[in-house]
Amino acid sequence: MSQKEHCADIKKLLCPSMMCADFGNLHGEVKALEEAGADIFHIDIMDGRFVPNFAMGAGDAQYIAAHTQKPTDAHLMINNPGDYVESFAKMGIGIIYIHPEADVHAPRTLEKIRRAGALPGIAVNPGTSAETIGPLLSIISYLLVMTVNPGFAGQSYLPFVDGKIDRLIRLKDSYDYKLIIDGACSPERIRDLSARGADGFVLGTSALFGKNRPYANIFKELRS
Ligand code: S6P
Ligand code: MG
Repeated sequence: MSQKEHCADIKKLLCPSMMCADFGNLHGEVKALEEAGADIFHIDIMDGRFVPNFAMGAGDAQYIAAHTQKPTDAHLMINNPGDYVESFAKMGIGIIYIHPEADVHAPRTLEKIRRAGALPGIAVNPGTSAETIGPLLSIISYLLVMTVNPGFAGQSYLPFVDGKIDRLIRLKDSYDYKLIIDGACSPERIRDLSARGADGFVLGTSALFGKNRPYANIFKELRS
């Protein structure tokens, strides 16, 4: 089954943000999340330049992709992502998100991702408008809308992004992308944005990690 077919028959995509997982037990975390019902493993890659932080590295992404049957995505928060997308595709990462703010030739990079056998996506900063990314909407498979400034987990939701989310949800009718929300996705926010038409959510500290509860219980509640 292809990456896209796999995701097409699931109603809402729940995507654990692996930078929030226990790095000392990465294998156990991957297995536990897989069994709990994770749909896509979300892997945050940072370069300390596009965003003022470092998260996971290429080695971590390779490890996760090699140890799960589930789809994986790499959220590249790095400058000039076009130099690296092929190596992430080669690792078996299924969806590759680039930031158009970090790439003056985003269409070329998105094409490169598709040719390398992965699904192209864009991740959009809170301050980037729907108009700015308009020309890219017909050549992406996934759209990751950031509701916090990228770089860190555990931040507060930025309400001014709400209008843009609704706009990009309406535009889905004319294109063929899945819209995923990344940043401060609490259970309440997931309920609200799900009803408004978002296709999936990145789960970090707001809904999933550090709760001292079995992942399976949390997934069950989120699905209901
Ligand atoms: C942030 C990164 C995200 C976070 C996630 C954390 O730059 O792209 O994927 O890991 O949003 O979730 P939370 O619930 O802690 O905000
Ligand atoms: Mg992310």
